[in-house]
Amino acid sequence: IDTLTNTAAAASGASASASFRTNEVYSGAAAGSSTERVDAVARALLKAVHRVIDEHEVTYPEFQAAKKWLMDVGEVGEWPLFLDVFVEHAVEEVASRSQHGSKGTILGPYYLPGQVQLTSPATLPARPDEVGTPLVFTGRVTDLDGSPLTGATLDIWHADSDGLYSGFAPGLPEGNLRGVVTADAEGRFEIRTIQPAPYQIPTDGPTGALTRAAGWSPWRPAHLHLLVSAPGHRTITTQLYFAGGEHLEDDVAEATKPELVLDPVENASGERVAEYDFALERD
Ligand code: MBD
Ligand code: FE
Repeated sequence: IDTLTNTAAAASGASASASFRTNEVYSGAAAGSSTERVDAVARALLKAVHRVIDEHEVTYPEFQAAKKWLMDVGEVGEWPLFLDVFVEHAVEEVASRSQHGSKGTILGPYYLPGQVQLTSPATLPARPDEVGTPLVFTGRVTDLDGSPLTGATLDIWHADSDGLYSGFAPGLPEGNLRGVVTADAEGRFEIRTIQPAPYQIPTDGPTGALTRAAGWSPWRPAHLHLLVSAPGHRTITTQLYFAGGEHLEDDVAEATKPELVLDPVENASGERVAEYDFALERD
């Protein structure tokens, strides 16, 4: 699979590399693991690779093609995209073993800090000609006992009705469909936006080329991304999906959970209203 001939390859994937390097939300980068830890994990990883080569009798041409593909992923800047799609869910599942309260899931490559600060009830910034079904996302942020968390914030971002993220796909206004919403004194929030479309891995880069070559679906179900925070409490990184939506059962990123599915109901003004409550543990 030759992926470096298209110079316009994977604009979104490439922007995710630049974002990763400067974005504090990825600050685990200096893990400071001991020699023993690096030895154990790196050795197990290499051993797993050796076992796959042995079991599948991987050939020299396949090894060299894999080497070229790995170089291509780096050169077009798709490592954050590839790793968040195919690997992050396993790391999140380990992390979630020691977490209480509302379930979380993966962060993904398209978070941007420093978005417009809004107060509930809020409307996310949208293009004048933004298309998509109006969506009202409402609910409450509490502690594990159900007491309201004053000062709770919901940092929310999502794709548009073409499945594209502002700040990553070219041509979208900065900050579009992104915002940091402060809930009221009872932890209640109401956020107006539009229904996002399912997300497709960019087809013009090496990650898309792999999904094609392997016959895999390149799709994620439509989702809202959220970082839900309150003073003195653990921030929840999560995504919310939509009941009955496409690709809920075959998310390429394996990041859906049954607890994370919204079931919007239409109100009198034709908006879809989705309700969801978040319970945060103390940190
Ligand atoms: C996304 O929008 C996303 O949420 C993840 C996890 C990976 C790639 C694109
Ligand atoms: Fe996403």
